[in-house]
Amino acid sequence: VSSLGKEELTDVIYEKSEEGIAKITINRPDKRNAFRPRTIQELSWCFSDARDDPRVGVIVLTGAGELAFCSGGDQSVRGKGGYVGEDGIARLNVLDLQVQIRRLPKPVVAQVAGYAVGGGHILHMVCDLTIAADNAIFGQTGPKVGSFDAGYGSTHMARLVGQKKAREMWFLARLYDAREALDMGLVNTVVPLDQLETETLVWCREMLRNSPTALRVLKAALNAAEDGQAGIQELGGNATMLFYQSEEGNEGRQAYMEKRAPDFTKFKRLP
Ligand code: 1HA
Repeated sequence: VSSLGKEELTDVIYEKSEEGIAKITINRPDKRNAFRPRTIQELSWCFSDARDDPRVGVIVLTGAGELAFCSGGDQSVRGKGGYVGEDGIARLNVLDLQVQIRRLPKPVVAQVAGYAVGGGHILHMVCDLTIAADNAIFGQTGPKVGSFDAGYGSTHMARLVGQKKAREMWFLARLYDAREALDMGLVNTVVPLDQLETETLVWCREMLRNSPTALRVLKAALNAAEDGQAGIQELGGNATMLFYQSEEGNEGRQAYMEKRAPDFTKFKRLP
């Protein structure tokens, strides 16, 4: 779907506002916004566009309607080895989307009304912040429907809610209301359903007023603490990005292009 255009989106609604907020809405309300491979491909396309667009500062991920954020993988297209799309190939491509959301150097906010369960629960967990409506319901269903996410779905969850609670959530596969989710540290705030959009905007606008580079490097640092070598690579990439913008960094490039020795003597060594 690399050639996908906005006009071809069927499972997702993609909007961008003047003020710098991109809103990505999973639009399969009849299925409680369950995702099929195409849904994930479309989401990935939207996140990629929002990443590349310099006018976008914050991204909101949500689900259509008030009944669900996302109910996970569409069980009606689950085949052997994954979820089967129009091309007949079984995929677990939501795993790539999780990585994409974490790697995206802008804050991603999950706006959750109704069910965030199964793979849908993991999507909200990998977002940077979660704003929940008071009708939101959270949980993993995997062990009941013959599935599990032994990646971020388990390990990142344990970082959010602690080991005991993570094992409870997965082993018992219970559902939790918004208040319980807040107490567990799964979400940032709970608001009445009719204030969900407004409150999400308030949080987004507050972040938009802050230094984009500060937020970018902080996200990378918080990821790095969990992501091992891949996390260090992400954090390190930010250092390179900043160094390329400096005079010292540019001196090296300039010297190479001018076929002369670089002169780094004028750059102070800070303590
Ligand atoms: O674990 C993974 C992965 C792990 C590793 C790598 C990749 C992974 C990818 C995905 C997943 C998973 O997501 S596994 C977990 C899959 N999800 C579920 O087990 C949730 C199934 N749904 C429900 O438990 C309930 O529908 C609900 C709690 C979300 C809502 O209940 P409610 O309000 O009573 O509505 P309900 O009548 O059940 O659903 C409305 C319609 O939506 C139904 O269709 P209808 O009878 O009207 O034709 C229902 O079948 C459909 N629907 C809801 N969720 C799904 C779904 N259809 C397919 N797949 C769904 N996930």
